Amino acid sequence: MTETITRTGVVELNLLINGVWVTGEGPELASSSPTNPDQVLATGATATVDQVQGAMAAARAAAPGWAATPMAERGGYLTRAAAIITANADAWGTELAQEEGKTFAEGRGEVLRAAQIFTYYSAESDRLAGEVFSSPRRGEQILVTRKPLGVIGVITPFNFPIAIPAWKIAPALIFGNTVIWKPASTVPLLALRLAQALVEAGLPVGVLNLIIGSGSLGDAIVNHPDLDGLTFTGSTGVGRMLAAAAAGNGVPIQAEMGGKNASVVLNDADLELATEQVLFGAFRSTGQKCTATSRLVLQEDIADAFLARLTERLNDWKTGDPTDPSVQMGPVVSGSAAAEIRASIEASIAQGAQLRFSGDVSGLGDAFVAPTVLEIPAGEENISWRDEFFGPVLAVRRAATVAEAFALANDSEYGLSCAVFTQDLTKALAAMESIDVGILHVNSESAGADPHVPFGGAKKSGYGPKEQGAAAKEFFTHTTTVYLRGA
Ligand code: UN1
Repeated sequence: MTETITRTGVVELNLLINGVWVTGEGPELASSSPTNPDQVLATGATATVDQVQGAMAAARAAAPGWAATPMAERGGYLTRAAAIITANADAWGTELAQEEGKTFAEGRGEVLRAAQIFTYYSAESDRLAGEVFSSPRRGEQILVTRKPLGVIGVITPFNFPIAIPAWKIAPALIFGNTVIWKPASTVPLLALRLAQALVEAGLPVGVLNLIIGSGSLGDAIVNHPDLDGLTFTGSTGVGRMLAAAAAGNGVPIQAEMGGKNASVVLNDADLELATEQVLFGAFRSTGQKCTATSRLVLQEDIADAFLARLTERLNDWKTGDPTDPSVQMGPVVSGSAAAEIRASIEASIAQGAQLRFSGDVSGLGDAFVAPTVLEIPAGEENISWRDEFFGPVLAVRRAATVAEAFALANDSEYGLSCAVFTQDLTKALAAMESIDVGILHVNSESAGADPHVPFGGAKKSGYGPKEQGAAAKEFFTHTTTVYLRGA
């Protein structure tokens, strides 16, 4: 069994450049807990643009050797990393809860999910490596083979500080690319942990480089002439800027951005199941998932009964320190994020939303936001229906018919995920036909992802190829069509 990498006191943050842990040469960064901002978890200096250049040079230099390494051997590093991540699930799950704010159970689950993702991709050499087509010419076959893109930039958000990096870095590596990774500056400790796991797994020098710092380092990555591909998850604004820059430089990009996901509860639904799944979808991880349920469409005849059940469950939904096992919801990522969400709730009410539920967060810190349910009167526009707040806020509308309910689910520029609750197969099939999303759940919450199936959105939620499963191969490789004829 692998030694665990654990924390004693405040962790020193370093960058990983060309296989060496180095001190940043930029401004200092302290990662503190949103639950208690006086609790500093990790400190260190951030990277400079010069250090980004060094990391890019290292990734470039390592690329040919890594691409030439057999995929099964590359998989061996991923298998070892998965074992290290698994061995540290409790320790890193605690750090994740402290640094990001989701509960320990969710944090530990996320660490184990990262390990599962590494394990899934470690077996890629056992899967299809290409295709063979027949040729219209005698004596010839046409092969479609795959090659890595080269150097991949990985830019990741705060909300899944280890699982999202895992589902970008693991496929990038297994398909033979080298990586320069910039995590969100709010969660550097978990980034350090994942990089440590890969170093301890013996990953060759320069194959993974970790750069910690502000968003301006992302600009340096996307505009670097050696970049061959960029994968991003985060806000719509930043994603679009990166996509524009990448397009300008001729670099392929995969960007996973906003969501305003609806749960639709039809009048034949199992209300107990639907209530629990909507509760989890909207309020787990304090609503900070791009797949979170932030809109709820209720068929008119069950609307009051459903809201009564949801309120009853919310009355028992305990908000507090996410490392306390009795707590179901922690803070959002920072006091400033919380202030913005609270201002958005007020703006929604000022526009006419009716407050159906607001939880008790008295005595908790600045980063805590009350779980909130707002009902939007029929026909009225409202900011909480339209904008992604990225917090524990649910906007509700009523629909008279199934068709109206599905139309309301589609009433968003985003199309990441949707959950439909019904026991009627015909209505479930109609939902599959008419709801325009990348991920549709029937009778389960709107959040969640599995490593072997495509993940990503329709409409304005995503840009470029989807992630995970076979979809990852589409992004992290390009094809060579080989016309193979004997001489
Ligand atoms: C999940 O629903 O479990 O940023 C994963 C996000 C998504 C990941 C969601 N990319 O929230």
